[in-house]
Amino acid sequence: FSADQISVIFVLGGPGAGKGTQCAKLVEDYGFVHLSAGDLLRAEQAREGSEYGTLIKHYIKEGLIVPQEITLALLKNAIQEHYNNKGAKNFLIDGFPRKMDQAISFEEQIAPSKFTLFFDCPENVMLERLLERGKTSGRVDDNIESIKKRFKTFVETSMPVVNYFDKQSKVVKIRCDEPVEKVYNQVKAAVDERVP
Ligand code: UP5
Ligand code: MG
Repeated sequence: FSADQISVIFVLGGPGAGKGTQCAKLVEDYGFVHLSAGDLLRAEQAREGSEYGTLIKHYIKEGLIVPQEITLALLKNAIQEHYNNKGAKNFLIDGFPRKMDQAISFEEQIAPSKFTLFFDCPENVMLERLLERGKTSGRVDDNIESIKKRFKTFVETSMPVVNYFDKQSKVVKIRCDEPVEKVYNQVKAAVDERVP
């Protein structure tokens, strides 16, 4: 694929803001392909024979951003695969880019984003959701120590990416401390306005 053959929406927001939940609903209604960078990293970490398994696990547990080369390669492969096999063109890229270098590289090497859905959520709400999910998720980062580190990384490293796209008027802010359906109404409105 080349950059003009696909369309990309970034989905950003703090840990537990509801990115994955809302993306799943968009997939049902609009047929987007949903690629969560975190899911791709967890799958690579669990893959037998992966040379990055130990490294990825460490970064995720510490709430740090995995070096961009790894994540970009995973995303590029996933996009290519969906493009080849299903002719997929419309992608939701969830939880990425969360550091400035990734934002620049993705848009240069893969495709510029159409816009960013930004899930804005108070930390206390996200904390409560993640601790609840942590009871059953099995995620190594759904514990209070890791969650605090994820919040810190989000504020210091990922918010600059949101601000960067906001300066280009490419951010739609969604209020997330509401029931799933109410959040989704905002998401739908944003997408309907911008996707032909
Ligand atoms: N829930 C959702 N919406 C709700 C609502 N409106 N009301 C009540 N409850 C709601 O939701 C979280 C929980 O809240 C669920 O239990 C849900 O039912 C409930 P979810 O939709 O899963 O939220 P999401 O924003 O997707 O949370 P997630 O934990 O996935 O966010 P993170 O951004 O922390 O996780 P991600 O998987 O993207 O990344 C994990 C780690 O991978 C990062 O910390 C980092 O170490 C690494 N990473 C990289 O290094 N590079 C990358 O590019 C990406 C990730
Ligand atoms: Mg998620």
